[in-house]
Amino acid sequence: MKILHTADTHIGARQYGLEERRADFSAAFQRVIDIAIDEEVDAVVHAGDLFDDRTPTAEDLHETLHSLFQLKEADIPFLGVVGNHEQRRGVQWLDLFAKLNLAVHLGAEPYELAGFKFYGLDYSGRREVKLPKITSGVLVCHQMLDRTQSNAELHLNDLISCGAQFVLLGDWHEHEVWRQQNVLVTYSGSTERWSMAEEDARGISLIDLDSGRLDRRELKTREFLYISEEEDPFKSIDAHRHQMKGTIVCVTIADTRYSIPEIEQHARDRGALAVRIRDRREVSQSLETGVPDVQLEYENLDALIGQRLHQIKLSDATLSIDHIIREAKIADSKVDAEVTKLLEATRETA
Ligand SMILES: [Mn+2]
Repeated sequence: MKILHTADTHIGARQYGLEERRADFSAAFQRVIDIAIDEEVDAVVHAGDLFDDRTPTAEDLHETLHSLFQLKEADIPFLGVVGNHEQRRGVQWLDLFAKLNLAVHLGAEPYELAGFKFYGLDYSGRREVKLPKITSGVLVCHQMLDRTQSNAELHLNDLISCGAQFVLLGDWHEHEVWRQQNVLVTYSGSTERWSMAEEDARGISLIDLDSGRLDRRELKTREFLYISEEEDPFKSIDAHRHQMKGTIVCVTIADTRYSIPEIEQHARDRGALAVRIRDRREVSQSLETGVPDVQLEYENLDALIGQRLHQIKLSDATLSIDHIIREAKIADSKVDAEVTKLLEATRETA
C-alpha cells in the first residue's frame, strides 16, 4: 500500500500581492496530484492547510476542484484534515469536498482502506491535544510538535506511544522524519515557498505502509534567488541576470553600500518578479560596537519608527497612511475609511 503524504499547500496565498504567486500555489497542488496519478498511489493524505485562509476565492476553488476531480477519475482517495489557516467555525471546505465524494475528512472514527485504518485530528489550537484511541494504523494531524517549536502542544513521545505506526503531520513547513520504536512520525513540508525562510527545495513524500519506506519527490517551484549578506547584491544579481526573469530575489543586507530601493530597482530591471530584503543593518552595527545604537523605550518607540520611515524616503501618501494607522487619535475602526478617503484624494490630484 503506497500513499502520498503532503500538507501546507496554501492555495490562495497571494504572496507579495502577486497574481503569479497565487497561480503558483494552485499549480503546486496540481503537480502533487500529477505525481499521485503517475505513481499510482493508493491514497493522497493531506495533513491540512490546503487553503491559505478560510475564504478561498471562486478561482481558487475552481482550480482545487479541477485537481480533485482528476484524482477522483484516477480512483485515488483524498484523505484530509483541517489546518489552522483554513479552519472555519462550522462546516469546513473539506466537508464540502466530502459531500461531493471528492475527499474523506478523517476523524476519531477510523476510515479503512485496504486493511489500513486512517485516523485524523484537525488543528486543535493552543488547547490540549486529544489524540483519538488508536490500536494500529495511520494518524494524520495538523499541529506543531515539540521538536519543531519548543512550547508546542503536541509531544513526540505521545505520538510514539499513541498506537499508530505512522503519524503524518502538517503545519511545520519543512520536511522532517523521526523513527522510534517502529513508529514513523513525519512532516511532508509545504509545496511552495510560503515565506522567504523556506529556502530548501519543496517536495512530497511517498510512503510504503507495508515496508515503512519513505521516498521524497522534489517539486518544481517558483525560482527563489537567495543573496547572502556576504555577497555584493549588484554583482550577484548581475551574475544571475540570464535566469532572472520571473525570479523572486531575496537579499540579506548588512551594510549601507546600497539603499533598499537601489537593490530593488537593479533586480527588477533585470527581470525579477519580486524583491525581498532582509535588513540586518542595525543589528550587525550594534553587534559590532556592542552597544545598541538606539535606546528602545516604550514611550519613544512611535517616534523612532516615524524617524526611520522618513529616512527610508517613502512617498507622501505612504507616510500619510502610516500616520493614519499609528495615530492614537484615529480609532482602529476608522482606519479603513480614513485610508480610503486619503487614497481617493491622492488619485484625484495625481
Ligand atoms: Mn501551513
